[in-house]
Amino acid sequence: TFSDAEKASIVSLCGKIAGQADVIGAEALERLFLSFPQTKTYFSHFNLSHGSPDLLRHGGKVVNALINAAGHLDDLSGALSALSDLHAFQLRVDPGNFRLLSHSIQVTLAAHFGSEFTPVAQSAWDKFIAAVSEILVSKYR
Ligand code: ZNH
Repeated sequence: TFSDAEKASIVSLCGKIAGQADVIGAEALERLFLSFPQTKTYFSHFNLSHGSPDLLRHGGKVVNALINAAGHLDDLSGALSALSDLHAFQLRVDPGNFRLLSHSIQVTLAAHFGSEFTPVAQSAWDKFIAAVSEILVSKYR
């Protein structure tokens, strides 16, 4: 569960990234692939070059999924149920990769929002993405 301060921090930053979900998401993916090249194996069908339409489209999907989840902080499992099925039964992404993506997203937010992305905001986002990730890997077997 999230405190009121954590909720406010997550929702407020979502408002600021909503109009640039694709750019923020693409940058997070680019950072993920550069820092942790093994994660590229899931995206062998993508053009992974800087600014590619594949990166922008997929980055936008991931960030918009987070924005949508932020609107359901009291029922993340319900909001993410279909996406959880997809990751568990079709994509089968190794659970360890979620921490790497979380890291890349947080670095991207820090780079874009500077001092606005305060330690308190970061810890709220860390907790939020960890909660989302836990749900996305919860149906693995
Ligand atoms: Zn994932 C897909 C989200 C993580 C890999 N994803 C996806 C989508 C979304 C997401 C929204 C789309 C779906 C549809 O279309 O329906 N993810 C997400 C999130 C997260 C994630 C939110 C966290 C936080 N993923 C992940 C990771 C990985 C992945 C970590 C690895 C590395 N995904 C993936 C893939 C896919 C997806 C591979 C598919 C893509 C294509 O298009 O093909």
